[in-house]
Amino acid sequence: MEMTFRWYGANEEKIKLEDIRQIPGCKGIVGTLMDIPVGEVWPKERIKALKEEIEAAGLTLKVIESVNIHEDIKMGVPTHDKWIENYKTTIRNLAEYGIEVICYNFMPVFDWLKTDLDFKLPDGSSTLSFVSSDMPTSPEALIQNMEAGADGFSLPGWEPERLSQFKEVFAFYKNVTDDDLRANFKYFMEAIIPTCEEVGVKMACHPDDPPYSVFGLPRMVKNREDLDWMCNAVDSPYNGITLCTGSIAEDPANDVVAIVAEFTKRNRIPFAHVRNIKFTNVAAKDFYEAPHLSSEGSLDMYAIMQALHDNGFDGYIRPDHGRMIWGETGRPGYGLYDRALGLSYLNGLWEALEKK
Ligand code: DNO
Repeated sequence: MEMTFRWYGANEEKIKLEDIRQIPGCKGIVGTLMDIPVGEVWPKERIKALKEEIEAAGLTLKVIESVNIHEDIKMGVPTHDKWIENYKTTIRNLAEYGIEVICYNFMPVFDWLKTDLDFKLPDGSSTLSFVSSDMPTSPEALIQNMEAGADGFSLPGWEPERLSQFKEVFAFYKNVTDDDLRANFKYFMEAIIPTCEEVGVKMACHPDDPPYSVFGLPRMVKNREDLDWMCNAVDSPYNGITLCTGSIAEDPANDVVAIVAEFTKRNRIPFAHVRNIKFTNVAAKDFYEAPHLSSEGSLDMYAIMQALHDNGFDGYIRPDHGRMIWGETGRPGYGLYDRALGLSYLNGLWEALEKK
């Protein structure tokens, strides 16, 4: 297990690599190049510069989150082949600089979503929350909501070019079923996995967040059956999962611990996002993102870490979204302090499991 921390880059962050370096037991950065438009090839010189900057701070760069998937690939339109070729070149370029894992998602139009990015908790901290009755009735209103709540920060997965054509894209998806989306995924994976195997880069698909359909859009990474289908679609350890405990748990029907255990055992989890959520209304699937500690939320974090540990997990972990605490302001979910607390807690659980 190697503990990491997500960082958006010096031009995108107040948080410094030097700050992250001081978190005990944090070895690596989960990095990105935020400004590269979706679908374009990631240039070698940019990857090299990022790696050198991170290594100069005493940290490693082995995981990229995310290399986003061009909408044409998800839609399965004929132009997809051009974007797939670009993706293969990006995989090769990243491999040349030692990248081992690429996190991505296969959600149409939107990446993750919440209804409140500044939900106040009784202790005075703030966090992200989802209340189904607050869900805007139109995608336009949802986008406005997310942008207004972001406090001037760019949100990962909500890049402007991704949203600029959302009306056309939405109309297109009206006729796309979950099975069509699966077929488009399989086509993409069959095309890129041989490259991944050749250069040693594992693809790690992030589950849908939330793990059910929104605005009638197709979804294909929602539960155990979907993950099983995904892994079998191209049966290679290079076709893996970013096991995000929070996203999977947002559907109370999902048994997160069993899912973590099964897919760790199957050697399909090269990367894990470990966070807790607290249900406020299970039937409505309403929740907020809780501190990582088990007692603060609805998930048993010890059991999750145990499922990883006892099944031979040897991938990368990062704490996931943190609250805003101690007066910090920043990109929702991605402050320094609460994620550092989460990281320390997860390291503590791991030490206990190792010594057991
Ligand atoms: C949200 C993140 C997601 C994740 C992507 C992976 O904070 O967990 O944006 O990075 O879904 O592609």
